[in-house]
Amino acid sequence: MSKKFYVTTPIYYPSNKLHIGHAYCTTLTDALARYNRLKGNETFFLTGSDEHGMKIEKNALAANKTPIAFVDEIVASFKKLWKALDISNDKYIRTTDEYHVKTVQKIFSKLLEQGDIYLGEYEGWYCKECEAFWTDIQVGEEHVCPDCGRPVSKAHEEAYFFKTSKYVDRLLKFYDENLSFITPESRKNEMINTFIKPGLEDLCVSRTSFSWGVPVLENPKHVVYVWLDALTNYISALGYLQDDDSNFKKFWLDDESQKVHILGADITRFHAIYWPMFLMALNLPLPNREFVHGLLMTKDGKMSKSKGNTIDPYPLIERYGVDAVRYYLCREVNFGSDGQFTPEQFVERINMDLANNVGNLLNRTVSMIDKYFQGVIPDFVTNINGVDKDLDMTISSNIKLYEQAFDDLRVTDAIIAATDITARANKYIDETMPWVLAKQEDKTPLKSCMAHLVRALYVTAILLKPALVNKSDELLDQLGVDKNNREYQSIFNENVLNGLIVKKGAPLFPRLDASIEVPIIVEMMSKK
Ligand code: ME8
Repeated sequence: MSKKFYVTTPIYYPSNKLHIGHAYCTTLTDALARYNRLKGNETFFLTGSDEHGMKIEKNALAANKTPIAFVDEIVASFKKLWKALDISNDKYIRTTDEYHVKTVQKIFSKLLEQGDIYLGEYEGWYCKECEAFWTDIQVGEEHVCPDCGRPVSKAHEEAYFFKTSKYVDRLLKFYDENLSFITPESRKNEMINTFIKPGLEDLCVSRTSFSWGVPVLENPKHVVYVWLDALTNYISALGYLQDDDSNFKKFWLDDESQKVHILGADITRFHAIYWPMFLMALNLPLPNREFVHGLLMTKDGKMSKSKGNTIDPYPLIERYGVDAVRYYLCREVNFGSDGQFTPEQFVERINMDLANNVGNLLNRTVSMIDKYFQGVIPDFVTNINGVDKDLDMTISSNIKLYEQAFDDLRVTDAIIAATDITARANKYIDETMPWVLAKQEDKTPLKSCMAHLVRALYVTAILLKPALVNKSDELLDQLGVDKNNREYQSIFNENVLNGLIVKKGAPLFPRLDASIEVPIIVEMMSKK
């Protein structure tokens, strides 16, 4: 029986257009979903939008629109971007969807009835931008928001609270017993030292100062405060507390299902502390993993609308193709670390990995098979010499590295393991010198050399499917592989390519001229 895999991105705020940072998170999550499908795991991939809150209400008012008309338009642009990036989500959740609103209300009522939520008076430091309350320690003497650095102000109002104190010990025990729950581990230590040890306050879960939110049924002047509403999406999308809860049973309740949230460092606190507590209060299983990815920056720091240094992914997709952009996002920045987007690195990465390693290997190999064997791929033979054996071993060990990395959510390492096969195979051409082998009477070494090269390409193409959603098939087309032999399991069959007829096609990734491309990308980045 295959395993199940449930993976989610954060649900993004439709307050502004998305930038390449959001595309980064969604593309890496998509790669994880595609890998799991490739391996035959039953997969559910969720993304969506977080549409309530004071900021959206304000932005809509400023745009002279109703909040729903305002978010409808932005959500349409989100969906368009995900389509342009070939994102394969199984569902798109909007927190304004009726089923979600009802689920949030049912959860609120249940927690209220159980005594996990109570009515109180809140006074604290409030950051309007982040819609978050902070403690004295967190805002420090300067009274600034620890997340965004903007000034905070004292606020108080009647509000409902979630009793965090009841769950702190259980949470810490859960962290201890589930060492890989938060990755990278440094994020967990940050949670404990920055938030839990100094004393966690109860969490404000309702507001009365704005109305664009899920109404609290028991007290309609309150709307559910954003994080209880937002985090609930991960289970409401599966049908929790709804008539059809089959996906909830399959992907959340079943022990066989690996439940994974991918999120940026800015929202770790909400996912790693409050979300597990809400689930404990609801007596539901906790996610298996929360992977905190780093932020993509530009040369002038973190990308943000207010700084005006965001990068729009569209022009990049239009000029370089979706596969190049996806590949760059999956490969360039180590998943889990912060990284920088620079036009120079973008061009260099595409040239080095895709044009030089993969594209060049394909071009050379197909040309040689055309020339020496009239386009027919010779039969695969094992162990005729040390160099062949060495390439075979690289392929097998890199397949293992690839699986281990993807199973551990290390997307970048998985992609590196795949492209390294082609780097090794290009070196193998220099070592074997097929043009010399071609002059020998005995054609066995030349045949074996060609069969090894196509195998290296074939395996790489299939391993890169989670990133190269179109070019992988174009590569396989050039190798003459029929549609039935593009499954993951086929990479373990060394004879699958015997006798196929190669079809030379256009270069997969033409080499980019940095002196032309870099200024073009710089120009794109300055146009907002
Ligand atoms: O926080 N680099 O939504 P949001 C990489 N609605 N990733 C980035 C990024 C960057 N420069 N900027 C943003 C919210 N992201 C809430 C989430 S979830 C229940 C509710 C990504 O629109 C990153 O994944 O501000 C970050 O966590 C997320 O977008 C925040 O998106």
